[in-house]
Amino acid sequence: MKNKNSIPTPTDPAFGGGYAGLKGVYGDFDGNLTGKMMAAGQTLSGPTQPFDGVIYGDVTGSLFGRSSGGNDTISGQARAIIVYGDAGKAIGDHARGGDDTITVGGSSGSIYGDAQSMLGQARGGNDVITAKFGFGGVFVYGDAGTMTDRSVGGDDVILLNAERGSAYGDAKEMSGSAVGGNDTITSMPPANAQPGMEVFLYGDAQTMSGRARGGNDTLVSGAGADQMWGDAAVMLDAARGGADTFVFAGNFGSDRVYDYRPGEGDRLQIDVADPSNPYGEIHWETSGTDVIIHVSGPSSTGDIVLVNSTHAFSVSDLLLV
Ligand SMILES: [Ca+2]
Ligand SMILES: [Ca+2]
Ligand SMILES: [Ca+2]
Ligand SMILES: [Ca+2]
Repeated sequence: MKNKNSIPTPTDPAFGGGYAGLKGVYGDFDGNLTGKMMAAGQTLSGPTQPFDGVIYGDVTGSLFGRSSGGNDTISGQARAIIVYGDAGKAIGDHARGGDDTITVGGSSGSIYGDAQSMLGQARGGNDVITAKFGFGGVFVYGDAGTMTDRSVGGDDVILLNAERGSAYGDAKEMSGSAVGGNDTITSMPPANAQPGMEVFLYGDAQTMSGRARGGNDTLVSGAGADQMWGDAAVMLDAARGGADTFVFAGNFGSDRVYDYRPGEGDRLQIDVADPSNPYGEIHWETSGTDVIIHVSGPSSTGDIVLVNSTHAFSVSDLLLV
């Protein structure tokens, strides 16, 4: 397989819609890989402001058969940017995505650690994604837009450094028997963030259906108002979540946790000055169907709302560090 960096013009409107003047950069091939083809790892830089752009770590098309993506290092700072760590379309059959390091920013963007979709017995790579975006917003998918069949997500590390954005540890939609990886998502709003920022953190997906399984994820709150789901906002059919940890430290703002389920192993980790006697630093109350946890101490300050929590909250729900 030739390694080349050239400038195709993607024609599939599914990947370019709304991005005028789209230019693309790919690491390995303008098309698909099949059989046992292996993409290489490259260092790829995308377009710069004020242009729009799309970067494919390996191929503009799909990975099929037993092909595999390379471990790429991708950077870019464009007005509107789309990044696929491995494939612009699908990863299917027994193919797998590489372990990519993606560091991009701009006004708005969509970043996929592996591909647009994963199906068959595809496996996502373990990607490290840093997204620095302004108020235009960014969507970060640790693995893919959609995961179905028996696809398995990688263990991704996502740093969301944005005023508006959504980060999904695995995909926007997981169906079939898709399995989420064990992802770490950290919200770190820019120091100059305006009031009204909207950050949504999903350990696995926005919607899980069929027999999809969520991973054991770690969601780290930032200074703003974070909306957090350890698994998914919508759980349908026989979908099940994992054991997720929600982490709060410093001045973490006013956050909402929508799917706190201690029966699945979910925990709240709060940084306190005196873990042996936290009662001076942590108080909680019930308000309607919510539990509100107030944290006020030398180590951490903020409020956590456990939305629609029927659980009888106690200090045993807390991992005090
Ligand atoms: Ca590559
Ligand atoms: Ca990848
Ligand atoms: Ca993942
Ligand atoms: Ca999860």
